[in-house]
Amino acid sequence: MTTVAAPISLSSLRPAQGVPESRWTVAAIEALYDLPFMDLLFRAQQVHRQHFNPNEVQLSTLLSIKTGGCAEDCGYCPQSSQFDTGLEASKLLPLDEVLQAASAAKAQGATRFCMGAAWRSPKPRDMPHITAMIDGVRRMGLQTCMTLGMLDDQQARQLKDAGLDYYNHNLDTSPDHYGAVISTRTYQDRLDTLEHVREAGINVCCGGIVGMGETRTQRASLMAQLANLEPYPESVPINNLVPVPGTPLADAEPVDPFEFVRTIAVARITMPTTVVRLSAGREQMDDTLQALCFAAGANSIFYGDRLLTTTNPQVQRDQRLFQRLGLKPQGERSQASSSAASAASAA
Ligand code: SAM
Ligand code: DTB
Ligand code: SF4
Repeated sequence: MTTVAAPISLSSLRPAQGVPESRWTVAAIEALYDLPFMDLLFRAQQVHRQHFNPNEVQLSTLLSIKTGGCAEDCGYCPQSSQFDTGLEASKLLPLDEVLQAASAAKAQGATRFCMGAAWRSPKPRDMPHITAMIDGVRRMGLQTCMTLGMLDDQQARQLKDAGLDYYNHNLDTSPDHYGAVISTRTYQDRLDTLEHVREAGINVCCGGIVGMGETRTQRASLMAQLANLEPYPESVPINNLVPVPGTPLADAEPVDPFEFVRTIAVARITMPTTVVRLSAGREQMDDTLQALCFAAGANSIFYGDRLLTTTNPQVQRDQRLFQRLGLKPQGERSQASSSAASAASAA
Protein backbone atom coordinates (compact mmCIF):
# COMPACT_ATOMS: atom_id res chain seq x y z
CA MET A 1 0.00 0.00 0.00
CA THR A 2 1.26 3.48 -0.81
CA THR A 3 1.57 5.84 2.13
CA VAL A 4 0.79 9.44 1.33
CA ALA A 5 2.54 12.12 3.39
CA ALA A 6 0.24 14.37 5.41
CA PRO A 7 -0.19 17.79 3.80
CA ILE A 8 1.96 20.40 5.50
CA SER A 9 0.16 23.46 6.75
CA LEU A 10 1.95 26.78 6.52
CA SER A 11 0.32 27.96 9.75
CA SER A 12 2.39 25.36 11.61
CA LEU A 13 5.48 27.35 10.61
CA ARG A 14 4.50 30.33 12.73
CA PRO A 15 6.28 31.19 16.01
CA ALA A 16 5.11 29.56 19.24
CA GLN A 17 1.90 30.68 20.91
CA GLY A 18 2.28 33.30 23.61
CA VAL A 19 4.97 35.24 21.78
CA PRO A 20 4.14 38.15 19.48
CA GLU A 21 3.29 36.98 15.96
CA SER A 22 6.47 38.43 14.51
CA ARG A 23 8.92 36.97 17.03
CA TRP A 24 10.66 33.65 16.79
CA THR A 25 11.76 31.75 19.88
CA VAL A 26 14.97 29.75 19.75
CA ALA A 27 12.88 26.66 20.62
CA ALA A 28 10.55 27.23 17.61
CA ILE A 29 13.57 27.55 15.34
CA GLU A 30 15.21 24.45 16.82
CA ALA A 31 11.97 22.60 16.09
CA LEU A 32 12.40 23.56 12.42
CA TYR A 33 16.00 22.29 12.48
CA ASP A 34 14.74 19.04 14.03
CA LEU A 35 12.26 18.31 11.21
CA PRO A 36 13.00 15.41 8.87
CA PHE A 37 15.23 16.83 6.12
CA MET A 38 12.65 16.32 3.35
CA ASP A 39 9.88 18.03 5.33
CA LEU A 40 12.14 20.97 6.14
CA LEU A 41 13.11 21.37 2.48
CA PHE A 42 9.50 21.10 1.35
CA ARG A 43 8.42 23.80 3.79
CA ALA A 44 11.29 26.06 2.76
CA GLN A 45 10.32 25.57 -0.92
CA GLN A 46 6.70 26.45 -0.16
CA VAL A 47 7.75 29.72 1.47
CA HIS A 48 10.31 30.43 -1.24
CA ARG A 49 7.79 29.99 -4.05
CA GLN A 50 5.32 32.34 -2.38
CA HIS A 51 7.78 35.21 -2.68
CA PHE A 52 10.34 34.44 -5.40
CA ASN A 53 10.88 32.82 -8.73
CA PRO A 54 12.68 29.64 -7.59
CA ASN A 55 14.72 29.54 -10.79
CA GLU A 56 16.31 32.93 -10.35
CA VAL A 57 19.54 33.78 -8.55
CA GLN A 58 20.87 37.22 -7.66
CA LEU A 59 24.57 37.77 -8.40
CA SER A 60 26.76 40.00 -6.20
CA THR A 61 30.46 40.50 -6.83
CA LEU A 62 32.86 41.29 -3.97
CA LEU A 63 35.97 43.45 -4.00
CA SER A 64 38.35 44.01 -1.12
CA ILE A 65 38.96 47.77 -1.28
CA LYS A 66 41.28 47.73 1.75
CA THR A 67 42.95 44.46 2.64
CA GLY A 68 44.48 43.19 5.89
CA GLY A 69 46.13 44.89 8.84
CA CYS A 70 42.86 45.02 10.81
CA ALA A 71 43.13 45.66 14.56
CA GLU A 72 40.11 43.47 15.40
CA ASP A 73 40.49 39.84 16.49
CA CYS A 74 37.60 38.04 14.73
CA GLY A 75 38.77 34.43 15.09
CA TYR A 76 37.73 33.39 11.56
CA CYS A 77 39.35 36.28 9.73
CA PRO A 78 42.58 36.16 7.73
CA GLN A 79 42.70 39.97 7.74
CA SER A 80 43.27 40.47 11.46
CA SER A 81 46.75 41.79 12.25
CA GLN A 82 46.63 39.69 15.41
CA PHE A 83 47.07 36.43 13.48
CA ASP A 84 49.90 35.37 11.22
CA THR A 85 48.15 34.33 8.03
CA GLY A 86 50.88 35.53 5.64
CA LEU A 87 48.50 38.10 4.15
CA GLU A 88 50.06 41.32 2.92
CA ALA A 89 48.18 44.42 4.05
CA SER A 90 47.38 47.08 1.49
CA LYS A 91 46.01 50.62 1.46
CA LEU A 92 42.60 51.75 0.28
CA LEU A 93 42.38 51.10 -3.48
CA PRO A 94 42.30 54.09 -5.81
CA LEU A 95 38.92 54.95 -7.34
CA ASP A 96 39.86 53.97 -10.89
CA GLU A 97 40.82 50.42 -9.81
CA VAL A 98 37.50 50.03 -8.00
CA LEU A 99 35.55 51.26 -11.01
CA GLN A 100 37.45 48.94 -13.34
CA ALA A 101 36.59 45.97 -11.13
CA ALA A 102 32.94 47.07 -10.97
CA SER A 103 32.78 47.36 -14.73
CA ALA A 104 34.24 43.83 -15.13
CA ALA A 105 31.70 42.50 -12.61
CA LYS A 106 28.85 44.08 -14.55
CA ALA A 107 30.15 42.64 -17.83
CA GLN A 108 30.09 39.17 -16.24
CA GLY A 109 26.46 39.58 -15.17
CA ALA A 110 26.58 40.81 -11.57
CA THR A 111 23.84 43.24 -10.52
CA ARG A 112 25.36 44.26 -7.18
CA PHE A 113 28.92 45.29 -6.35
CA CYS A 114 30.00 44.80 -2.72
CA MET A 115 33.06 46.63 -1.45
CA GLY A 116 34.71 45.41 1.76
CA ALA A 117 37.34 47.06 3.95
CA ALA A 118 39.36 45.47 6.76
CA TRP A 119 38.52 48.19 9.25
CA ARG A 120 37.09 48.32 12.75
CA SER A 121 35.25 51.38 11.40
CA PRO A 122 35.94 53.99 8.72
CA LYS A 123 37.96 57.11 9.67
CA PRO A 124 36.76 60.62 8.70
CA ARG A 125 39.59 60.86 6.14
CA ASP A 126 38.29 57.72 4.37
CA MET A 127 34.76 58.99 3.86
CA PRO A 128 35.30 61.18 0.74
CA HIS A 129 37.01 58.23 -1.02
CA ILE A 130 34.26 55.85 0.02
CA THR A 131 31.44 58.13 -1.11
CA ALA A 132 33.18 58.66 -4.47
CA MET A 133 33.29 54.86 -4.94
CA ILE A 134 29.58 54.56 -4.18
CA ASP A 135 28.75 57.33 -6.61
CA GLY A 136 30.95 55.91 -9.38
CA VAL A 137 29.63 52.35 -9.05
CA ARG A 138 25.96 53.34 -8.97
CA ARG A 139 26.44 55.50 -12.07
CA MET A 140 27.37 52.27 -13.87
CA GLY A 141 23.89 50.96 -13.13
CA LEU A 142 25.01 48.52 -10.43
CA GLN A 143 23.50 48.26 -6.96
CA THR A 144 26.05 49.22 -4.32
CA CYS A 145 26.91 47.45 -1.08
CA MET A 146 29.65 48.21 1.42
CA THR A 147 31.04 46.49 4.50
CA LEU A 148 33.40 48.77 6.40
CA GLY A 149 32.96 47.73 10.04
CA MET A 150 31.09 49.71 12.67
CA LEU A 151 29.27 52.91 11.67
CA ASP A 152 27.88 55.73 13.77
CA ASP A 153 24.63 57.43 12.78
CA GLN A 154 26.38 60.26 10.97
CA GLN A 155 28.53 57.91 8.87
CA ALA A 156 25.46 55.88 7.94
CA ARG A 157 23.71 59.05 6.78
CA GLN A 158 26.76 60.06 4.71
CA LEU A 159 26.70 56.67 2.97
CA LYS A 160 22.97 56.98 2.34
CA ASP A 161 23.44 60.47 0.90
CA ALA A 162 26.11 59.10 -1.44
CA GLY A 163 23.50 56.62 -2.73
CA LEU A 164 24.51 53.39 -0.96
CA ASP A 165 21.87 50.67 -1.47
CA TYR A 166 23.02 47.99 1.06
CA TYR A 167 25.32 47.83 4.07
CA ASN A 168 26.67 44.44 5.14
CA HIS A 169 27.37 43.96 8.83
CA ASN A 170 27.06 40.44 10.20
CA LEU A 171 26.06 39.25 13.65
CA ASP A 172 28.23 36.24 12.78
CA THR A 173 27.01 33.89 15.55
CA SER A 174 24.74 33.62 18.59
CA PRO A 175 25.15 36.03 21.51
CA ASP A 176 26.39 33.19 23.76
CA HIS A 177 29.02 31.90 21.30
CA TYR A 178 30.19 35.34 20.25
CA GLY A 179 32.75 35.77 23.05
CA ALA A 180 34.52 32.57 21.97
CA VAL A 181 35.15 34.13 18.53
CA ILE A 182 35.64 37.90 18.95
CA SER A 183 36.78 40.02 21.89
CA THR A 184 37.43 43.47 20.41
CA ARG A 185 33.81 44.47 19.74
CA THR A 186 30.58 43.42 21.40
CA TYR A 187 27.37 41.96 20.06
CA GLN A 188 25.65 45.18 21.12
CA ASP A 189 28.17 47.18 19.02
CA ARG A 190 26.99 45.17 16.00
CA LEU A 191 23.32 45.70 16.82
CA ASP A 192 23.99 49.45 17.21
CA THR A 193 25.58 49.64 13.75
CA LEU A 194 22.64 47.76 12.26
CA GLU A 195 20.28 50.26 13.90
CA HIS A 196 22.21 53.20 12.43
CA VAL A 197 22.12 51.62 8.97
CA ARG A 198 18.39 50.93 9.27
CA GLU A 199 17.62 54.44 10.51
CA ALA A 200 19.60 56.01 7.67
CA GLY A 201 17.31 54.18 5.23
CA ILE A 202 19.97 51.84 3.81
CA ASN A 203 18.97 48.21 3.13
CA VAL A 204 20.42 45.88 5.75
CA CYS A 205 22.56 42.90 4.72
CA CYS A 206 23.24 40.84 7.83
CA GLY A 207 23.97 37.18 8.40
CA GLY A 208 26.55 34.92 9.93
CA ILE A 209 28.94 32.02 9.71
CA VAL A 210 28.27 28.33 10.22
CA GLY A 211 31.07 26.02 11.35
CA MET A 212 32.76 28.00 14.11
CA GLY A 213 32.31 25.28 16.74
CA GLU A 214 28.78 26.40 17.62
CA THR A 215 26.01 24.01 18.65
CA ARG A 216 22.75 23.61 16.75
CA THR A 217 20.99 25.60 19.50
CA GLN A 218 23.49 28.39 18.90
CA ARG A 219 22.82 28.29 15.16
CA ALA A 220 19.09 28.51 15.97
CA SER A 221 19.82 31.42 18.29
CA LEU A 222 21.67 33.31 15.53
CA MET A 223 18.67 32.74 13.25
CA ALA A 224 16.33 34.05 15.98
CA GLN A 225 18.47 37.18 16.34
CA LEU A 226 18.27 37.82 12.60
CA ALA A 227 14.60 36.95 12.18
CA ASN A 228 13.58 39.10 15.17
CA LEU A 229 15.28 42.24 13.92
CA GLU A 230 12.49 44.67 13.12
CA PRO A 231 12.26 44.53 10.23
CA TYR A 232 14.43 41.53 9.44
CA PRO A 233 17.34 42.15 6.99
CA GLU A 234 16.64 42.52 3.27
CA SER A 235 19.64 40.30 2.59
CA VAL A 236 21.02 37.45 4.73
CA PRO A 237 24.43 36.01 3.85
CA ILE A 238 25.02 32.53 5.23
CA ASN A 239 28.75 31.81 5.19
CA ASN A 240 30.29 28.39 5.67
CA LEU A 241 33.55 29.00 7.51
CA VAL A 242 36.54 29.13 5.16
CA PRO A 243 39.23 27.83 7.49
CA VAL A 244 42.39 29.89 6.95
CA PRO A 245 45.74 28.64 8.34
CA GLY A 246 47.00 30.97 11.06
CA THR A 247 43.53 31.97 12.31
CA PRO A 248 42.28 30.54 15.64
CA LEU A 249 39.51 28.73 13.73
CA ALA A 250 41.83 27.11 11.18
CA ASP A 251 41.12 23.64 12.59
CA ALA A 252 37.44 24.06 13.43
CA GLU A 253 35.41 20.89 12.85
CA PRO A 254 33.40 21.37 9.61
CA VAL A 255 29.62 21.09 9.98
CA ASP A 256 27.71 18.27 8.32
CA PRO A 257 26.76 19.61 4.84
CA PHE A 258 23.09 18.73 5.50
CA GLU A 259 23.23 20.90 8.62
CA PHE A 260 24.40 23.77 6.41
CA VAL A 261 21.46 23.16 4.05
CA ARG A 262 19.12 23.08 7.05
CA THR A 263 20.44 26.49 8.10
CA ILE A 264 19.59 27.90 4.66
CA ALA A 265 16.10 26.40 4.87
CA VAL A 266 15.57 27.84 8.35
CA ALA A 267 16.67 31.28 7.15
CA ARG A 268 14.19 31.04 4.26
CA ILE A 269 11.28 29.99 6.50
CA THR A 270 11.90 32.52 9.26
CA MET A 271 12.63 35.44 6.88
CA PRO A 272 10.33 34.69 3.92
CA THR A 273 11.00 37.77 1.80
CA THR A 274 14.71 38.19 2.44
CA VAL A 275 17.30 37.35 -0.18
CA VAL A 276 19.31 34.46 1.30
CA ARG A 277 22.87 34.45 0.01
CA LEU A 278 24.85 31.24 -0.18
CA SER A 279 28.06 33.09 0.66
CA ALA A 280 31.62 32.09 1.63
CA GLY A 281 32.54 28.42 1.43
CA ARG A 282 31.04 27.58 -1.99
CA GLU A 283 34.40 26.63 -3.42
CA GLN A 284 34.63 23.80 -0.92
CA MET A 285 31.12 22.56 -1.91
CA ASP A 286 30.34 20.33 -4.83
CA ASP A 287 27.63 21.26 -7.31
CA THR A 288 25.14 18.83 -5.78
CA LEU A 289 25.39 20.46 -2.38
CA GLN A 290 25.01 23.91 -3.90
CA ALA A 291 21.89 22.71 -5.75
CA LEU A 292 20.46 21.53 -2.43
CA CYS A 293 21.14 24.99 -0.96
CA PHE A 294 19.18 26.58 -3.83
CA ALA A 295 16.39 24.04 -3.30
CA ALA A 296 16.36 25.05 0.39
CA GLY A 297 15.72 28.68 -0.55
CA ALA A 298 19.08 30.32 -1.22
CA ASN A 299 18.63 32.79 -4.08
CA SER A 300 21.84 34.79 -4.22
CA ILE A 301 25.57 34.08 -4.43
CA PHE A 302 28.89 35.86 -4.49
CA TYR A 303 29.91 35.65 -8.12
CA GLY A 304 33.48 36.14 -9.28
CA ASP A 305 36.75 34.30 -8.78
CA ARG A 306 37.55 35.94 -5.42
CA LEU A 307 35.73 36.70 -2.20
CA LEU A 308 37.81 39.20 -0.19
CA THR A 309 41.12 37.39 0.36
CA THR A 310 40.13 33.81 -0.45
CA THR A 311 38.99 32.17 -3.65
CA ASN A 312 35.47 31.56 -4.90
CA PRO A 313 34.32 29.24 -7.71
CA GLN A 314 35.42 30.38 -11.17
CA VAL A 315 32.78 32.25 -13.14
CA GLN A 316 32.72 29.53 -15.84
CA ARG A 317 32.01 26.88 -13.21
CA ASP A 318 29.08 28.93 -11.90
CA GLN A 319 27.73 29.58 -15.38
CA ARG A 320 27.85 25.87 -16.10
CA LEU A 321 26.04 25.18 -12.84
CA PHE A 322 23.28 27.69 -13.70
CA GLN A 323 22.90 26.02 -17.08
CA ARG A 324 22.69 22.52 -15.59
CA LEU A 325 20.09 23.63 -13.03
CA GLY A 326 18.13 25.94 -15.34
CA LEU A 327 18.86 28.85 -13.00
CA LYS A 328 18.65 32.34 -14.46
CA PRO A 329 20.75 35.20 -13.13
CA GLN A 330 18.40 37.90 -11.86
CA GLY A 331 18.14 40.77 -14.31
CA GLU A 332 18.71 38.48 -17.30
CA ARG A 333 15.55 37.96 -19.33
CA SER A 334 14.49 34.38 -19.83
CA GLN A 335 14.35 33.05 -23.41
CA ALA A 336 10.58 32.77 -23.22
CA SER A 337 10.05 36.34 -22.05
CA SER A 338 12.59 37.82 -24.47
CA SER A 339 11.05 36.01 -27.46
CA ALA A 340 7.58 37.12 -26.29
CA ALA A 341 8.89 40.68 -26.04
CA SER A 342 10.46 40.58 -29.53
CA ALA A 343 7.26 39.10 -30.98
CA ALA A 344 5.29 41.93 -29.34
CA SER A 345 7.65 44.61 -30.65
CA ALA A 346 7.57 43.05 -34.17
CA ALA A 347 3.73 43.12 -34.15
N1 SAM B 1 35.77 44.55 8.55
C1 SAM B 1 34.38 44.59 8.36
C2 SAM B 1 33.62 43.90 9.46
O1 SAM B 1 34.09 42.89 9.97
O2 SAM B 1 32.55 44.37 9.82
C3 SAM B 1 33.92 44.07 7.02
C4 SAM B 1 34.58 42.87 6.35
S1 SAM B 1 34.40 41.31 7.16
C5 SAM B 1 35.60 40.36 6.31
C6 SAM B 1 32.81 40.74 6.62
C7 SAM B 1 32.35 39.38 7.04
O3 SAM B 1 33.02 38.38 6.31
C8 SAM B 1 32.53 38.95 8.48
O4 SAM B 1 31.59 39.52 9.35
C9 SAM B 1 32.34 37.45 8.37
O5 SAM B 1 30.99 37.09 8.55
C10 SAM B 1 32.79 37.13 6.94
N2 SAM B 1 34.04 36.34 6.95
C11 SAM B 1 35.29 36.80 7.17
N3 SAM B 1 36.19 35.81 7.12
C12 SAM B 1 35.50 34.67 6.87
C13 SAM B 1 35.87 33.31 6.72
N4 SAM B 1 37.13 32.90 6.86
N5 SAM B 1 34.90 32.41 6.44
C14 SAM B 1 33.61 32.81 6.33
N6 SAM B 1 33.21 34.10 6.47
C15 SAM B 1 34.13 35.01 6.75
C1 DTB C 1 29.73 38.13 3.99
O1 DTB C 1 28.82 37.75 4.76
N1 DTB C 1 30.64 37.33 3.44
C2 DTB C 1 31.55 38.09 2.62
C3 DTB C 1 30.96 39.51 2.68
N2 DTB C 1 29.90 39.38 3.63
C4 DTB C 1 31.81 40.67 2.90
C5 DTB C 1 32.99 37.95 3.02
C6 DTB C 1 33.49 36.53 3.02
C7 DTB C 1 34.93 36.56 3.33
C8 DTB C 1 35.57 35.20 3.24
C9 DTB C 1 36.99 35.23 3.60
C10 DTB C 1 37.85 36.09 2.71
O2 DTB C 1 37.79 35.98 1.48
O3 DTB C 1 38.67 36.86 3.26
FE1 SF4 D 1 38.71 43.09 10.79
FE2 SF4 D 1 36.35 42.62 9.65
FE3 SF4 D 1 38.26 40.74 9.68
FE4 SF4 D 1 37.03 41.37 11.94
S1 SF4 D 1 36.07 40.45 10.10
S2 SF4 D 1 39.25 41.11 11.66
S3 SF4 D 1 36.71 43.56 11.65
S4 SF4 D 1 38.34 42.67 8.62
